[in-house]
Amino acid sequence: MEKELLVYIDGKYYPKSQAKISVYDHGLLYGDGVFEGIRAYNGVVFKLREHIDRLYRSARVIMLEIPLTKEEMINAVLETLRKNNLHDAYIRLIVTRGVGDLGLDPRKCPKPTVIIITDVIKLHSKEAKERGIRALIVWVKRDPVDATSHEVKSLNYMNSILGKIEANVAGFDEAICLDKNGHISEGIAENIFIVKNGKIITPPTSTGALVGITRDVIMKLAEKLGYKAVEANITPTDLFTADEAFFTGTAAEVVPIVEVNKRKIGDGKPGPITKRLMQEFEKIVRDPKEGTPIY
Ligand code: PXG
Repeated sequence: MEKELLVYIDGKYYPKSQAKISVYDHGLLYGDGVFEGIRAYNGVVFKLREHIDRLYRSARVIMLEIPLTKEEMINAVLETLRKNNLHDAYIRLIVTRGVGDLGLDPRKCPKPTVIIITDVIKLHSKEAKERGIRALIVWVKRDPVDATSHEVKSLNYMNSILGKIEANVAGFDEAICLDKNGHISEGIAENIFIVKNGKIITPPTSTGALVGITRDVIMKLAEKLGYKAVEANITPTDLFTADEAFFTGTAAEVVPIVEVNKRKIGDGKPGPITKRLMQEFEKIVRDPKEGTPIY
């Protein structure tokens, strides 16, 4: 029998089938907690420090005191990967408010729960990347920055799930969310970019979009390749009439969007700048200088 993957919970390692937490954990009862989705490529955890920094920033906003220092957290992630002998992995780091009572007051939760899952990655279909995906702008608005904003990577993902359900039932590959002013915000777990007249544009985080780590990598990469990359509001019309569009994210990497609400983007095929960024991104994630070695 194949050995089960081990999961870190509060400093101990449990086989996947026995990795369980209390039903009184406020992460489950109220979605009270923060998380990160991280990837390792070829023995190097891509942008690990940036993900750890964002985790601690998210925790600060929700006044959750993580019981490990950043260095201890980094070591715990690397140790979990080593215990599982993983080189290419998907890492899910979760810190919940911890076990409390059946009221939502966080003061009743004395000890946060720290969970590190390291698993093999399910690769996105190569076909979707080659052909591009068809997206739907959905009715559910991105939570604004003065609500459960995605500026904080919290366990509260109902906003994204409603978007995904809408795309699913309508038969589209992915959802695109607007902010309350009608500007494009992001996908459900991806940031969005358009290309117009050679310029690369992504919505500002004031639309409720996550400060994506892949987004940042792509902005810098675009500038390095000689393109102008800016943050600016994007209307649905801007998107429909863009030359190219694509999503970015840890899980998604860079994925071309070739159709939005049945309108073809450009000629309905992945555009040249998108393809260039996809190729260069593939090199960056495998560059040991861009991450933290596991072994
Ligand atoms: N927006 C939202 C709302 C996200 O949740 C991104 C943008 C892209 O951010 P990064 O930093 O990854 O470039 C995310 C990321 C998953 C999963 O398993 C979700 C994310 C990342 C990794 C895995 O659904 N969300």
